[in-house]
Amino acid sequence: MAAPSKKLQDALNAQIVAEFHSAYVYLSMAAYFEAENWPGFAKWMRVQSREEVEHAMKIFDFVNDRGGRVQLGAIEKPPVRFASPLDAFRKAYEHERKITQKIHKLYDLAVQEGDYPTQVMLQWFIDEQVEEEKITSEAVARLERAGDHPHALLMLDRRFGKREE
Ligand code: OFO
Repeated sequence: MAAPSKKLQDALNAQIVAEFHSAYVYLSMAAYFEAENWPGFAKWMRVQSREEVEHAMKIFDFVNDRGGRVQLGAIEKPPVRFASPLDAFRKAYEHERKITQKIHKLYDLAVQEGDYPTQVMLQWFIDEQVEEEKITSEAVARLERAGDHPHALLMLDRRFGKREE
């Protein structure tokens, strides 16, 4: 089977970098939560960061399997300052919305290029983005409800810390 077109390979390579950037964003959030003594939120972010590396590698493997050429680029600096747990999760939600747009654009390109295997591979990502937006927006809603109540925040921290590795 032919490799994806040059244009599509460039876009897939850019998405690999975007997924590594996501890993970096969540790792930066984990660092913030660790420094602020929120071990549960920190663990959640660490697990999320690892998932993002898996996303990057899914596309990495796909490009290779198709006989294409993976070319990695620079990873943009992640945000490092967060005002509160709510601020961090709001940023996570906004980040996921941007990633969803990137995935949709990539899918549009795969359609334009008539590349069926890329379309099929990206369907997994389209579903995953629905899940990622759902999870982060629910986290924002819970944190908004908790407000500044220490007891509620501690409970949420504990609950988030139960996320499976
Ligand atoms: Fe890779 O799903 Fe989040 O960013």
